[in-house]
Amino acid sequence: MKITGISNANIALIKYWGKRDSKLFLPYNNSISLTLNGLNATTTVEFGDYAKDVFILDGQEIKEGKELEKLIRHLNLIRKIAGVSEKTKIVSKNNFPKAAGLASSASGFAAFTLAATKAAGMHLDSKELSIISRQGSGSSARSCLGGFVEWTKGEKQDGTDSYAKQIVPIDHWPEFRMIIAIVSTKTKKVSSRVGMAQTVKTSPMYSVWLNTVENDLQNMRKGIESKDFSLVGETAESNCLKMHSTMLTTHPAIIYWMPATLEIIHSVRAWREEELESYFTIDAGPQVKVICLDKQVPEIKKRLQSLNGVKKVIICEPGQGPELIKEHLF
Ligand code: 2P0
Repeated sequence: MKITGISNANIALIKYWGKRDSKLFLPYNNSISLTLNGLNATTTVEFGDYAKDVFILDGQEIKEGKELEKLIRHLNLIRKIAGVSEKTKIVSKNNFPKAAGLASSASGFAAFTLAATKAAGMHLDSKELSIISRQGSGSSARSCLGGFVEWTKGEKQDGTDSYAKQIVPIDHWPEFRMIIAIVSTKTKKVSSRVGMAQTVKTSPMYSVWLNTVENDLQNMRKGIESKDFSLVGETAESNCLKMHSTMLTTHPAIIYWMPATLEIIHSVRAWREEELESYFTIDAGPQVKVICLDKQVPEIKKRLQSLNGVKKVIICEPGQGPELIKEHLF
């Protein structure tokens, strides 16, 4: 039977950067994110009489390489858990550029995990779904739920207590916005997976990151629960800069920013001084996500579009968790 799942991307406000177990995708610290509407992956899965597993992503068959290895590994995990052995056809599409620091693996693996587990006959709740999805790509655990989500690092070695849960109901803060400013659509040189492993191994700042993240998490939870926009924005911005300082101090250094990234950073800080309250967060790529409330969107959008190097601006609201849909991709 064909099953199709759709999942939104998420952007972290408190970042995940470093694994305590790279086989089970167990992080060193909890992270907090917002699931975003508008940036999504749709995936159709069918188990059946195929001669081999077929993966088609954005219209192109993936025949070799690291991406194929990641997908096969995840499919094998799902086959093992579900006790099925048939080959599959998997067709997936993203509605935004892949591998440019826009969380394509989060939405992609969440949609894949939902569709594949259903197609294999499993009926999972969001906790179980996030535990399986996490093992395809860590950040995808957070896309298994809508709105503001926390992924707990867990303590157990087997990873059964490392999953995502909603912090507040999805309609808690409908005015919250993230404006994504795309400055480059090139595939990044250092993947998140490689970058975070290198950081854990070589950055002298990594211990500072771990020693201070608990305080950031507490402030972020408090800010979200009480809808304290300044606290959420300040905490997210400072946590992002701290993560980037661990990247910059790895050996060799990882610098994801481009000139336009810095231009937006300086602009957002200047706008704040003139009461246009907004903050930025940046992931493993050059794009900048500007955090603001809905009333500020028209002005911030206009200003971002006028900056050099900003190619596209996408306005995102809090989004739902993944769901099944009837429109299949093949
Ligand atoms: C995050 N990022 O919290 C952080 C911030 C990038 C910077 O999660 O190896 O693609 O598949 O678990 O999930 C990117 O990491 O890495 C990421 P894997 P993933 O959103």
